[in-house]
Amino acid sequence: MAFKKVSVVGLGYIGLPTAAVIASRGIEVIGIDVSQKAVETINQGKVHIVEPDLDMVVQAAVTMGKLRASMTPEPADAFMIAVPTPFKEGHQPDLSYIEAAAKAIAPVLEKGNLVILESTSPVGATEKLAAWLQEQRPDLHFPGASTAEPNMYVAHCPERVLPGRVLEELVSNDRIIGGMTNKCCEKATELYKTFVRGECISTNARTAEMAKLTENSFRDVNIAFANELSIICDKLKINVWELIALANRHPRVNILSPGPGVGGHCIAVDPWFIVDSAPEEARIIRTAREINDHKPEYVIDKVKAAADQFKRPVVACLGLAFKADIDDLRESPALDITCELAKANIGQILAVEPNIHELPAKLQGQGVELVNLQQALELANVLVVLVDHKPFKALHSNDINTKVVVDTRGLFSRQ
Ligand code: SAJ
Repeated sequence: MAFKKVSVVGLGYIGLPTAAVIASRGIEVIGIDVSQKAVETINQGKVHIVEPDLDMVVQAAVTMGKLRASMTPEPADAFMIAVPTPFKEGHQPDLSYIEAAAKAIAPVLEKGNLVILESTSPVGATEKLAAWLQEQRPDLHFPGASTAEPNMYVAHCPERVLPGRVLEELVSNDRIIGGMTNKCCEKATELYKTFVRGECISTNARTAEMAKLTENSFRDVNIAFANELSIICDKLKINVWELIALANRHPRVNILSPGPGVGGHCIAVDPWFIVDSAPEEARIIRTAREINDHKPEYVIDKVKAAADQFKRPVVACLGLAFKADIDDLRESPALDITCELAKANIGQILAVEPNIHELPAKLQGQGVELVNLQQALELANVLVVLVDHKPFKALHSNDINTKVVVDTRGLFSRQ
């Protein structure tokens, strides 16, 4: 059965691009969000998030009348839930957004509908979703939640797109289709095949949930290995960037890069879902999180030691975003470090962040000044490289030879 109308629930970094891409394939898409501002922005053909080319695709889809946003769910052939799954105190997964989405769409579900959970979730979340829907709609039969033959379809299909390349990767990446039953896999595959050029690989819901967490935990463990190496090399007076470049010349070694900590709402969050499911067994995964979460403190201590060399320290923090060449400051170690340095009163703190025009709330009123790179080079005696933004890579060693530099990204120390 072709999908005539698809509802995307949650119009954020994943939901909106997904809705726009499906609409661009000529399928009617109704996007649902709890934010009135987001709904109004999208219905004007504009976007409320930064992602290359997304504004163009959304504008075209809205103009063609294929994409519409609303705060009220409507009947559709398929529902794709892409709402946040943060963690609560003690790194406990917070499924409240998924539960709220389930309760919001339940009244408009019809027999034969497909419900897909895209949000990155702990193992077992899709089963919980089916149970919540079953509770709301005893007249329908959801797989794994009703003793009767299912007449609804439920699957978990995690996304793995790279922020900054979402529209390209939404289409080109392989997609894992985690159906509650084989029929659920078939239905979900039919939907994804309308826009996915990569392979759609079927599995069960639990394995699909774990695959997404595994991908990001693999990266987190490898970043932790690089961060631990950077601290060991400091102690042993070895240039960690030279060390990693040499080791990576081995045909089967690929060590990632040390940094000031791990930011973003994925790599720093997802591994905790595995730790929560298997606290005794997930030892490397937990330790990697602890190593990466400790790195900012290590950097702050190094900056304090650098500032102590001056009567009037002027410390320029280069970069506030969570990774290079984006404007996303969410969960950013660079922002946290800058904030802690300001609170520590070690001297005047300057911040250089080419992708923003005003200080984030967290830094306002902290005595931090947002300056451009040229001003920082003129005014500062301590430079802290926190993000490897392209403009910083253009700096030459003679720009900094009169400064004390804490280089967490190897901008100046790579061979
Ligand atoms: N980082 C390092 N050293 C490295 C690589 C990254 O310190 O060698 C840091 C970055 O500075 C950043 C954090 O880790 O603070 C995360 O960076 P990232 O490059 O992993 O980017 P994300 O979080 O935007 O994207 C990841 C991707 N996952 C994988 O590469 C396995 C992306 O494919 C996922 O879709 C995304 O998480 C997600 O949404 O889950």
